[in-house]
Amino acid sequence: MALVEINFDGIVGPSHNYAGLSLGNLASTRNAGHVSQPRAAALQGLDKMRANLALGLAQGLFVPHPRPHHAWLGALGTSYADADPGLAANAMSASAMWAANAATVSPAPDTRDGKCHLTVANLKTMPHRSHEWPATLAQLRLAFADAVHFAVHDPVPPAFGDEGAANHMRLAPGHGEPGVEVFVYGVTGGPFPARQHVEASRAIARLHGLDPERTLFAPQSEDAIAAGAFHNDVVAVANGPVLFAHEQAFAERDALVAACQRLVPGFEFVEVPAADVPLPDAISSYLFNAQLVTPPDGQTTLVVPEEARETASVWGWLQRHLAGNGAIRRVEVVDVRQSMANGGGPACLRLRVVADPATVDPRFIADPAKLDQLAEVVARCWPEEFHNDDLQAPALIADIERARTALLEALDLTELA
Ligand code: SUG
Repeated sequence: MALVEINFDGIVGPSHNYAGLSLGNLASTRNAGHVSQPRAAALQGLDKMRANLALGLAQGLFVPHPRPHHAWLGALGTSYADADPGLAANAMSASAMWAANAATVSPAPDTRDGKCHLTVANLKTMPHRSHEWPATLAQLRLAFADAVHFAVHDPVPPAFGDEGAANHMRLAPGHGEPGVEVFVYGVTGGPFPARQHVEASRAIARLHGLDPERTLFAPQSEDAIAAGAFHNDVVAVANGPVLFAHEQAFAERDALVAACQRLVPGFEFVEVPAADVPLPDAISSYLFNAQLVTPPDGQTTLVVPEEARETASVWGWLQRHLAGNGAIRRVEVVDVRQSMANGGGPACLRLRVVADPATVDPRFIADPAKLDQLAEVVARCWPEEFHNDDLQAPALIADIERARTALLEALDLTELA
């Protein structure tokens, strides 16, 4: 069986909007109240998936959640029509698009029972994300229903915040070989909340049956969180034996690097000094929220957002690295501006699962023809614009609900309705 890395992207939902809900996520706060473009956002996401397929990578997808989330408002004793605008915005968010926060994934070569383990994230820190997990879990249970190869877990108890793969890195000589899993957690972040709790990470490592000798827990630097790195994947990304990180990403960087050197054959640390790329540039450009991938030609490739090309310090560093024959051999640029304006770059939009694609429910696997079909549904059904003043307008809600239904029908996933 061929284990490959499959990137499952969250399709941007028809309710994509800028409500400024995520304290500590500077883009979300900056763009609060701006008019969003759900249709353009979803098409940008589909184009990114197309570009990854063109690189020869395996691509999967997750579907948007039902919005507004009527059941959540019902549990709060209200309804979408009656809720105050703050609660309504929390029930309308399309934030499930950021699939990096869907779950933590430990591939089969790392686990005691030889299955790929997935734990859905509780996302309890932010109200608009705290109600995502049941709809995410329903999709994980369908996509990875093959119990011979997968074990899907409920969220860890909400006493401890868990934000999924955005704070989890895996280092291995190759995707199909045993790896070292690194759980990055936050302690404090100046004025901002730390969203990943170490107790959640430790629970997941136990539940997944990871080898304690090959599992690392690394504190995120307080400076990084305070500067806007609300998840570790805003300042670091790993792929194969390569760890690509900003100098200020980790509180205990030397200990982490030493452990990786000891445990990962061929480990390569590519560190970007603050003197070359100051933390604010790294965060606004999302240099590290890139997809670091190994296409079939073996050339380690970094898929960055347009904003990285537009940031002089970042683009200069990348050009020097490429010219110097560094670990990253190729840089691809994608336009995900609509998602970026809410703090979600190329890496936020995807969940990596190392598996044999033949063991995954094929409805969650993408190919060019399926992406064309989805683009047609999006072009026909997704609202062109979302104005926050219209948040509770019945016509907009009807459009959003109809659009999702059309997508589920196109994918033959109506059991998720
Ligand atoms: O949780 N933004 C998301 C962005 C998540 C990015 N994910 C990773 N880094 N992996 C968040 O902060 C903004 C929603 C709003 O403001 O309307 C939001 O939820």
